Amino acid sequence: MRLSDEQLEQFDRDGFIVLRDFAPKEQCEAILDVAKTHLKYRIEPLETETGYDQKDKAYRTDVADYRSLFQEELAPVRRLRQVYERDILFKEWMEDAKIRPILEQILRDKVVLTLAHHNSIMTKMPHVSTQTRWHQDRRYWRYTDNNLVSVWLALGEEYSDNGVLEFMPGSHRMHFDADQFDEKEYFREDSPKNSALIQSKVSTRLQRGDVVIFHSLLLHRANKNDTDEPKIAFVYTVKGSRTKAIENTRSSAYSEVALD
Ligand SMILES: O=C(O)CCC(=O)C(=O)O
Repeated sequence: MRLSDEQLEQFDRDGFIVLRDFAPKEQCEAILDVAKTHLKYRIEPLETETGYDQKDKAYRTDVADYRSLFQEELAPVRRLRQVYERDILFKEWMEDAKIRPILEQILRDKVVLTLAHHNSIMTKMPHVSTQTRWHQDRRYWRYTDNNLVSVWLALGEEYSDNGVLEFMPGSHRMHFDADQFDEKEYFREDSPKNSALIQSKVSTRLQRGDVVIFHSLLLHRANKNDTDEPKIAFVYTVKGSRTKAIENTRSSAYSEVALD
């Protein structure tokens, strides 16, 4: 499958694209079953809600192994990390041949899985989950350039009340001043400089099997889950083969998988 010229232009302009009904429902259900088991038994490595926002910039950039800590034992799980190695169903989705030509078009390069980042099942547990503030994923990633995108697979319905992703279209091509971000590199919501852009935000309801591909510099956020059901999604990151991880950072601490 390939993007039309119009779809590719849309990705280049907006920094994201939604591919409706892309993954078969049965595949999503099978992935979801495994994910629920790993979540139930809290199979490491995990990121918890308390662990998530308390790490500083240096920690997130440099520390390769951040298994959840003992004292976080009872905290709600935010994501299952390192899913590529966890189960063949996860691996197969990350190596899916149908999406590869699309990723090649977007990256204008051969596609490489980066197991260091967003190699995860992302959850929003009912009521206990937290919002994710405006950020660019690239802030903690260390590569020679920005040619990386994430592939988000909705495993169930996603909408505003349960924390669907919201984007600022075109923000991946914008230049920002340092003072537009806070000390954790979140895009400041209290800055008058940012308010017009924040008002330009968009989001779209997702159904099981929908895929969203978004650029590593695109500003995005998500609400907490205010419904009574968990929201569970799969997200992984790919880069172009010419884009290299900087040595001695978390980005170079895990292997990569070339998808030729
Ligand atoms: O689902 C969410 O809260 C957003 C996840 C996200 O933006 C991220 O992990 O980078």
